[in-house]
Amino acid sequence: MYEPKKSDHFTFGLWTVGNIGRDPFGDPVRSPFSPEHIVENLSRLGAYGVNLHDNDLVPFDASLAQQDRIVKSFKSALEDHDMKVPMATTNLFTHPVFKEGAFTSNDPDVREFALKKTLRAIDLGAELGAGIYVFWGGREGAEVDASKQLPDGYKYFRDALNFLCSYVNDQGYDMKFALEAKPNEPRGHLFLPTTGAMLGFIATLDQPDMVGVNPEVAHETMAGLNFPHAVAQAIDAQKLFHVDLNDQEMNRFDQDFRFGSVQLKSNFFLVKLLEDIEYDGMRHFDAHAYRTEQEMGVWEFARGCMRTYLILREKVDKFNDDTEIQGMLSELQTESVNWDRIAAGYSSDKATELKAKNFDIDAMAERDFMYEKLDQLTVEIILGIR
Ligand code: GLT
Ligand code: MN
Ligand code: MN
Repeated sequence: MYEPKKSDHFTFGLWTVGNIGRDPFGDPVRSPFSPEHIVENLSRLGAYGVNLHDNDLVPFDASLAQQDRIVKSFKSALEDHDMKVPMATTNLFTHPVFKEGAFTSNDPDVREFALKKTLRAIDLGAELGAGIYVFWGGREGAEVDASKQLPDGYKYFRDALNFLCSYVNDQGYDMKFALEAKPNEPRGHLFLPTTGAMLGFIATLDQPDMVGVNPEVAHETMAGLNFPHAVAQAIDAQKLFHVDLNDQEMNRFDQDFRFGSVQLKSNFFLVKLLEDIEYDGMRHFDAHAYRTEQEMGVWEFARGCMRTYLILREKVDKFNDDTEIQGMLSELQTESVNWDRIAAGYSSDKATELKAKNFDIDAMAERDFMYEKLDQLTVEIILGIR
């Protein structure tokens, strides 16, 4: 029942299960897996596909001939194991050339190089069939605010995205962009630190319809924010193009833990949001196994992400089918013809009427919303006793 199926649309990055457990204080603890090994094992576990950065597959300094060989072998592994590549992205953060930023670097040559690298990586993504292209600006930020006219950072980023949107159209690729926010790490401060900030920025682009967001559980949580609320805003703006599922303790470094390992209640409401709107994108896990694990632990980790999602999905069904809870909700979320009239739009008559209207404010203020009971029932659903 909790066995993942292709139709669940679970994906992992090559960099996630492929994480070798290096951290700022310690050397790698696992040997690297080949992309083909990852494809085979994720498929066996029931995943739908794998996502990648250009350099997860093709080394930074590979020749075009080497790239062709690598891509050919990868594609045949995808075919053999019925795996897709729904999302691709560019690594604009590992190489020292990006230490001061990529699209937002003060150095125009670096900005051009970042664009060149992304044009090629978009071609690679298109060749592999990716319909979503993610932008996570790992080095787009600053430690020293004296270093930049800060608004220039936003302008440079916009210039790059406008150029790239036009490139995608010019090539006729069926591809949309998804911007991923993070408040800090590896830079002291990253530009566009939250999903809400990204949504504001998208409205300033030349082709805003091509661009949405890729919110990540860990990143909003690092900033002390409520992740389901960030996703809800993206859904409201019709901008939820992709989602990075993982888990995270509040206000810590980017932990990228197994989905469902920390904030079960928030994860429940996240799954509920995605399932209630019948979100048709990928459920992508951007997480990695603890540094204590060897290969067995890596596949346990991957299985655990998917399994917990499916368990929470079942809890969501229980919540939605619970007659007591649904009875309370229909009492709480009352329809009102008066409100519908207001929501239908302004008129001066409506404003005049409203200014003259009398309300039973005491009765309104005395209302009991029953949220203690509602929340307890929710907790009991999650704990599995309802
Ligand atoms: C990196 C980062 C992730 C991004 C990936 C895409 S790479 O692991 O921490 O959150 O989604 O660039
Ligand atoms: Mn992360
Ligand atoms: Mn991510």
